[in-house]
Amino acid sequence: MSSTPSAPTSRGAHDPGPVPGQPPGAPPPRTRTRLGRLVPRAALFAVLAVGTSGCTSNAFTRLGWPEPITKQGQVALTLWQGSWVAAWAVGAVVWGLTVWAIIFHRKSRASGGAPPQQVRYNLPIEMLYTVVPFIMIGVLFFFTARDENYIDKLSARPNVTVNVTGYQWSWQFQYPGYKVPGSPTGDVTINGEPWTPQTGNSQLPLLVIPENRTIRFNLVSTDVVHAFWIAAFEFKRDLIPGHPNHFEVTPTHTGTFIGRCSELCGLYHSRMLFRVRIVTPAQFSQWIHTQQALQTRSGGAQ
Ligand SMILES: [Cu+2]
Repeated sequence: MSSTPSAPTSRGAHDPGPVPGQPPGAPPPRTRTRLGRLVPRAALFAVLAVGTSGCTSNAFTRLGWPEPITKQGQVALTLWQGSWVAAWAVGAVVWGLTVWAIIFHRKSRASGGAPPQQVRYNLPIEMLYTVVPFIMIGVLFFFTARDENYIDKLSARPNVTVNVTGYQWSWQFQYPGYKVPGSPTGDVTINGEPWTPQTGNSQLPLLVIPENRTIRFNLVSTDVVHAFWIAAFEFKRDLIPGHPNHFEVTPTHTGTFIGRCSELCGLYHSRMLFRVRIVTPAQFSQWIHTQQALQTRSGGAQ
């Protein structure tokens, strides 16, 4: 804002006139030089901002998601990344057209302020902006439906089945493929306790599963709605009283993780945690045989 009422509003007052050696009406060379300096500086700033933001390149491309530890999680992550790529591509086209219209179709002085030519009822343009969004929705729908079908697929013969029971405020894991004669449930069964400030994670129920095997989870609840969630699975599914749910994963990484209930289920919902250990198939066989022996001796899970 100028504080001088008589400040020149156009180039007229201080216009130095045509530059020697330049045709009259050509833009002054200073503008191009400044732009020429700004573009590389902006590019350098963008590279530095990304490079020094503290994210590893891998975390940056996952756009906030944890590293997936299952085949199904990898598919979900790829869909998430693809959706962002599509959104940025559409955004770039829309912003590009907007800027183009602002610059190249701005009101010129020569028109004397008259409104530009009006193009209502332009059938090709109206068809274009009706059909193109439908195509975009169709593409997103296709990839979402394809990946959802893959993630929801149940195999005829999973390698390991785990029956998960959720209750206020912990979990029970049963392995119906591994029997324990004389125990109340008849199967290898893992119980635990909710998290407390005194015990921390040490008493949480422990879910052990092998990597590179199909694992079927059968989910039931004995009281209210809970939800089974392991963040690195990139997946959660509800446990609904009277409505058994199922899903399968194929773990691809070994490691120890924390599972959570992700449906507000009462006072101690936030303490309804469990431990997850993904091990090699050999370690899993060893662990399950140890559990069978222990639980047969003691008459069931402790
Ligand atoms: Cu819960």
